[in-house]
Amino acid sequence: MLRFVFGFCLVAIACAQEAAISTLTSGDAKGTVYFNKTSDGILITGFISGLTEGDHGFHIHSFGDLTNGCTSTGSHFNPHNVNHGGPNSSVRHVGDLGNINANSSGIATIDILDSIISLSGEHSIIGRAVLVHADPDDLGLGGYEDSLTTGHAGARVGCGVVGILAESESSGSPRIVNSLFSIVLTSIVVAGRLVF
Ligand SMILES: *[C@@H]1O[C@H](CO)[C@@H](O)[C@H](O)[C@H]1NC(C)=O
Ligand SMILES: *[C@@H]1O[C@H](CO)[C@@H](O)[C@H](O)[C@H]1NC(C)=O
Ligand SMILES: *[C@@H]1O[C@H](CO)[C@@H](O)[C@H](O)[C@H]1NC(C)=O
Ligand SMILES: [Cu+2]
Ligand SMILES: [Zn+2]
Repeated sequence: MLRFVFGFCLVAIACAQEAAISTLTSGDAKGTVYFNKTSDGILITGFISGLTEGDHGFHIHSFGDLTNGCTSTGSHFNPHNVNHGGPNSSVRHVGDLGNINANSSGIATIDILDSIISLSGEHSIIGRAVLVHADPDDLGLGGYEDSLTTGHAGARVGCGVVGILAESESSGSPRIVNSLFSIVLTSIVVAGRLVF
């Protein structure tokens, strides 16, 4: 909260990551996805190419392990062990981000705001995987045997590991504000000692 007020991290107060990135390198679908922390949730943006036209299930899977391609990323990130759903469902996996839509060039433009995933704590997606599927995610409503586990989204066509985005922890201008704040704080302390 203090970070929103002052725009920087106070020393000795652990500060959450502000942005993360995933480069999809494994599979036919390639691209880059950004996860930016905002006051309304995590803003997910980017482009993924090499897709068939239409909707494709888009999830966070549990493991950032690409040793066997997208197969080794495990299943949907689901720390509360509940059923699969859509991004707006009251019951969903933390990793359920719904669908992305590819145009006739096979490119999906991603612009999703999600209030469940996080860049820190229990719902943190750092070190896990972004995954794109061959088919649409039915958001748990399709009635197939795998609708409530995977959204019946089919094969894994692209994935990447989510990592901390460079220069997202602190930047030049907040440090200047930080220094100014320290000077003000020191002045208040010194003034307080003079008075009392
Ligand atoms: C996300 O954060 C990065 C790093 O601060 C920044 O370069 C990028 O423009 C941000 N993207 C959006 C959509 O805000
Ligand atoms: C979820 O809600 C947001 C905000 O109302 C909306 O833009 C989005 O299309 C919804 N997603 C789904 C899959 O219904
Ligand atoms: C598909 O989207 C990409 C990215 O916005 C754009 O460059 C491309 O022109 C679009 N293709 C079509 C057929 O609209
Ligand atoms: Cu998936
Ligand atoms: Zn799921």
